[in-house]
Amino acid sequence: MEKTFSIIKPDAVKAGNAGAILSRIEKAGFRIVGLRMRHLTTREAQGFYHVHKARPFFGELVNFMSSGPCITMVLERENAILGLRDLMGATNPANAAAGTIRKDFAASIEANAIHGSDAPETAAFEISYFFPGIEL
Ligand code: IDP
Ligand code: MG
Repeated sequence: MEKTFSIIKPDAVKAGNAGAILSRIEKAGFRIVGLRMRHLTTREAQGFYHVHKARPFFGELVNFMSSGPCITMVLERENAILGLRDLMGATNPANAAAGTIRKDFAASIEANAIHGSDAPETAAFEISYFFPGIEL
């Protein structure tokens, strides 16, 4: 079993797609280990995305991620990290495969509905950043 970290981003919560996205996650065999709705502060969003701080879109990304409530989650499954990335689809919904969450719910490369950890090291950081009480 492996754990990963995910966020249903503010665009998807605002559009009323959180339940549909969560349903896809559960149907794909993930167990919800932790879940909390939060409205991120600028500082929390900056810390979470610190690996992107040199990218030109960092400021806008932080503004977007703190623009409204989001749903933070720890998910468990076999091959959870890569499995969730497959379910999410490509970062840019224009490139996302049919049937993926981003293809069906994302509006743009920035407002792309869902986050998922991309590797074991990032999953460990991201889980402990938002759910320090959950064992890795
Ligand atoms: P990922 O979410 O698929 O792992 P990353 O490259 O890690 O994609 O980028 C983190 C987030 O930053 C993306 O999910 C998206 O919200 C935003 N982002 C990525 N590339 C761009 C861009 O070129 N313009 C605006 N926002 C972007
Ligand atoms: Mg990423």
